[in-house]
Amino acid sequence: MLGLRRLKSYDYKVYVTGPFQAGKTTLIHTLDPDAMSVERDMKEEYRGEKSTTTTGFDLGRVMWVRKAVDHMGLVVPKKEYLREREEYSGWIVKEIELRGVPGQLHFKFVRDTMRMNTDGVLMIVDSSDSGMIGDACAILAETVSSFGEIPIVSIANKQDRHDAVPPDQVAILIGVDKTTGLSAKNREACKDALILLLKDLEKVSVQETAENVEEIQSPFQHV
Ligand SMILES: Nc1nc2c(ncn2[C@@H]2O[C@H](COP(=O)(O)OP(=O)(O)OP(=O)(O)O)[C@@H](O)[C@H]2O)c(=O)[nH]1
Ligand SMILES: [Mg+2]
Repeated sequence: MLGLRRLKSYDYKVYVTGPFQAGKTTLIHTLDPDAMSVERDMKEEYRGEKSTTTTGFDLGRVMWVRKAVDHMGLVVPKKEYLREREEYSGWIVKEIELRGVPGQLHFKFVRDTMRMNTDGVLMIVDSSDSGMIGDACAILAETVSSFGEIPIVSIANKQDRHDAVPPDQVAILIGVDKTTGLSAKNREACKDALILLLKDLEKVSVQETAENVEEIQSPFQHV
């Protein structure tokens, strides 16, 4: 496991999951306009719209930059950060990999393949599509059972639609404490949701470091 960890070219990997057409690919491209996606055009319109569906994965890279640890900071696409990196000299910089997966249930094997080294999860649900709530629950159950204890932020997407139900209702429908309501087309809202997760990831890292220190120190305490 340690060997695999050393292969990482980023600080945190965020796994972006959720049912078919929930908005995973959209959110990743909103955060990183240079993200790449392996997808195909759909033969038929879905809910009156011509769309694409992910058959492989989405891959985006962003930087989380902060002046101090207790700041919320900014989320900047990696390419933009590299162009303007002098501006962030002296800031705390973390690189985030955003890994989106297909929402169609039969692509479970792809979702399984993309899990390695995940630090946190964004679980996206379409607030305007009650027909997909069953699939959302199935994907949430699959996510929780494969990752165990891992920070998850649930997102009630498509809040811009007139037929969207409010985030607290989406939370009840999928059986979680709360969801963050947004539109995956709104960059600021996507950044805020990602930062919410990153803050949770940092709490876990601090906790793990403290436990490791305790483990290293404990043999000496008994001498
Ligand atoms: N109105 C609205 N439409 C959205 C929003 N987010 C995504 N969409 C639309 O929903 C459709 C599906 O979006 P995708 O981002 O491809 O969804 P996905 O979760 O990646 O879908 P799969 O790859 O098929 O699992 C597209 O037509 C998007 O334009 C949103 O916040 N508001
Ligand atoms: Mg997709």
